[in-house]
Amino acid sequence: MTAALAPDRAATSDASDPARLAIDTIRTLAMDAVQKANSGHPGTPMALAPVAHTLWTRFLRYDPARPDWPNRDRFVLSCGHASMLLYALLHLADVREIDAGGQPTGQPAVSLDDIKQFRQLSSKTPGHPEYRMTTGVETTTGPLGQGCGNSVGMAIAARWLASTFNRDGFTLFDNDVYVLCSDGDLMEGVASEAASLAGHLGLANLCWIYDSNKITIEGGTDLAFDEDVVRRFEAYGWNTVTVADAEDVEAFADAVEQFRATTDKPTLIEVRSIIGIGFPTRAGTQKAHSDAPGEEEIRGAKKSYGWPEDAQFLVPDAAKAEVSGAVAGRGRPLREAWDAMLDRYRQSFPEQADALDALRAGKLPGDWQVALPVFDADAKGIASREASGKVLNALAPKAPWLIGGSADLAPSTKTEIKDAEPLEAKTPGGRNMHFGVREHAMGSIANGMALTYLRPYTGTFMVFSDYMRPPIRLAAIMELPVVFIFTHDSIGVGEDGPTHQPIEQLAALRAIPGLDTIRPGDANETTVAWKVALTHTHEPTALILSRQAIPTIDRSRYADATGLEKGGYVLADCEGEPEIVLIGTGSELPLVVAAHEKLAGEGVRSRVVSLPSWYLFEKQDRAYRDAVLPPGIRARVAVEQGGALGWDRYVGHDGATVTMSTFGASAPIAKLQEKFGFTVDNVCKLAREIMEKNR
Ligand SMILES: Cc1ncc(C[n+]2csc(CCOP(=O)(O)OP(=O)(O)O)c2C)c(N)n1
Ligand SMILES: [Mg+2]
Repeated sequence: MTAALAPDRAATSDASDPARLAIDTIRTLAMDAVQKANSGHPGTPMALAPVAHTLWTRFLRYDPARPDWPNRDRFVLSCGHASMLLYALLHLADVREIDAGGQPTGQPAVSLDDIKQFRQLSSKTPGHPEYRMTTGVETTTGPLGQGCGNSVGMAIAARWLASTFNRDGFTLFDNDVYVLCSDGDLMEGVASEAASLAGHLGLANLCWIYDSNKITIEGGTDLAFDEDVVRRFEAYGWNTVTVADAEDVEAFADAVEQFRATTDKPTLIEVRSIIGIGFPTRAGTQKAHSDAPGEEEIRGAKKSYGWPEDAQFLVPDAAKAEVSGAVAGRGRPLREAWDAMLDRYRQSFPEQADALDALRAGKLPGDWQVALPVFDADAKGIASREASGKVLNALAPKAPWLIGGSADLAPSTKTEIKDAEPLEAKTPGGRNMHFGVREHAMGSIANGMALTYLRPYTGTFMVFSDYMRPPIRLAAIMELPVVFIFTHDSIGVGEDGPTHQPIEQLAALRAIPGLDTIRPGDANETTVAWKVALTHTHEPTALILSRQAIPTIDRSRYADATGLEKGGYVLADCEGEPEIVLIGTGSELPLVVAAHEKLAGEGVRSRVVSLPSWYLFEKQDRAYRDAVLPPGIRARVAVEQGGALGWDRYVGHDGATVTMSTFGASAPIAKLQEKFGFTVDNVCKLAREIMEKNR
């Protein structure tokens, strides 16, 4: 291989040194693409080109022809603003496109034309790397810190898969996870949370490469970030290596060798780099971070590389051949041997092989649905968090790919699988995860696990959904079927008071496109909610569950809970046309049923609609929605212990809500329900007023 690049950057860009040619190709593609798009970030791809090139050509176990090979090493670009680095690598390595059905299309993942379309509408080269949009992008990055968090989930999942599927003589999984991250990534709390857990779990298959360039947007990192990052990671229990100069590829290769030789902890490789290296005036300054650099800077940089100054989007054949040859030369035989191993494995372990096939296809193996429990009618009932725990535990033996845990609240969130091992350093195949009090990382790690074939779930109090909103949003953008469990979903929390009582969180979750927010109204709706969540293939689910007991509705008297699959359904009805429609969700559903019975006893024609998932309800056709909520019936009252925002969609201008317009308070639950109007009498009174108004 090539010797270390000369730190003085003497111009040596010629075909006799194809590695150097390839590195400079990455740099010039990044500059040209940013200049053409007139936006983006060229400086970091330029600085990291030697590091990324060395990683890909000398270490990454990756077959460009099958970028979906399950045991490939993962490469995560957490500093997503450096997206051109990834696109250039995918192009030079000649990575081939895989379609949504998992089939090769025969097209490149990123063609040169795609690079010329950088940041344009519908291109495969969006501003930040987007999972599902571009083959070879392992996760969507851009919000700093998230790729770091995801990578911990990927490393956990890789070890879980190894522990679950590997057999003597059949090492199906032994892959590593590499991350490129920046100062900003390591300033973010989510990366610190995730790194701390990675150290605890001893994830020796995880390597973060930290681009220590001492520059962020506002200027030098001395503005706000002067801690000793390396010592911090040592304190987390990581192995650390520093590479003094990003140009010194041999020193970097040594560092990766040290990572590969470390078997008990994750590795941080700090690489000191000069952002925008080669730019005549911008190199090493925050000006190299963003903006089209301008023709003059670009020509100057090209000149310093010994590159033809006028050439644009130039990809020398030798550069592409060098990268694709090196990556495929190592990766293809490994992948072919793996495929052959899987064939032999299938003979010996057909059941495991089938399960693996299903997981790879994004399907859930086995007949898990038969385990879904049914709950008997019960006036006292159980909390929906309790019901959820029972459903989870009923499913667990049938659904070994269901793995998760809580941010230190498992006894409250009921997310523990009884009779299962914890997932720990010594038991990587365990199922009960202890995320620690790290909600943000919990969400981000769960996304990484979902990107690696598992079905993760998380658990915390609903009010802390705000602490994990960024990864929930990214799960929705990436269409990952993660199950986010949120308990203690209202003022029903009681004495813990307003800090622990969610108000605006329901509306905030419902506002995320592609997230199925389900608030089941009793134990049987909770069962169906789980079924829906696990049946989703492209949507994350937020399960919103109560702390307090909810009566289990008598389904022989009222409609079946399977109505939840349509998002909303008529639970109880009257003879003839209703005079009032009462809508409820979650713990307020039985309250609405009681109000309905009272009104019916007084001769009012009333209907109850259970509306646990607005998301699913909006997916139904107009005829169904109109049958549930007839447009002609304007007298409507919705009852929910959350903010009113959004309910006007269902109650209209002439209806009303019993909802929360302030924060809650610390008191026993019965007092709070009375104070805020969640009583049968108040709902009936409002219903009569609304009926009167609409007469
Ligand atoms: C969570 C989050 N906050 C803010 C930003 C906007 N942003 C993009 S890059 C950046 C910092 C750039 O510095 P660094 O991370 O060191 O990357 P470098 O410029 O050195 O490549 C910021 C604040 C972001 N992408 N994500
Ligand atoms: Mg930086």
